[in-house]
Amino acid sequence: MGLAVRGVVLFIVMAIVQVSYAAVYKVGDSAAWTTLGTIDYRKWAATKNFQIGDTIIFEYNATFHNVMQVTHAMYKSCNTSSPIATFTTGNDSINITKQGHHFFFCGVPGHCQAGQKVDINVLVASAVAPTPSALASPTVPLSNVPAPSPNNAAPLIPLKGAFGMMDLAMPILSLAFSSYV
Ligand SMILES: [Cu+2]
Repeated sequence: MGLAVRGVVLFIVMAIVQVSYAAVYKVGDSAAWTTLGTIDYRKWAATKNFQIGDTIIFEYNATFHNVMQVTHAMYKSCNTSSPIATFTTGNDSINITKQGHHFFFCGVPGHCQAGQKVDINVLVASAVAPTPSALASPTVPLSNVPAPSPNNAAPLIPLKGAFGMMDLAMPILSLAFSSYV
């Protein structure tokens, strides 16, 4: 019995750890990538904990939309003149290999202005699975960091995610261990 419980606990812990590895996110979920309806892509992105190794999928009708990866300045002004990359298949899968902001919008005139834009903010890799590329990234000394603005507050989110998983794990673990006593 004790051994079985231990096995179950191990399985649960491994399942939880697995969750924090690479994930696949479809932008907009079932609504996908569109100007129809009132999808708030900022809200959509805010609920995610993007990590290096994750995959972002843009699904859309390629007749009406596309995907452009752009700089922050271009993103803010919906400037389509010189995108970093353009995707047009209607089912574009983008691998996240760097931390920081990844700005995307639809390059069809008017669509970005209508809100078809998303900022994928990839946070510092979680303590569970640090990747070599994350470790190699340059770090800024604390003294050089300007006073935090609302935009800079985002990097605190991964802690919330990690604790969220702990919240989930602890009752399960304590439940499992309580059967020993
Ligand atoms: Cu569009």
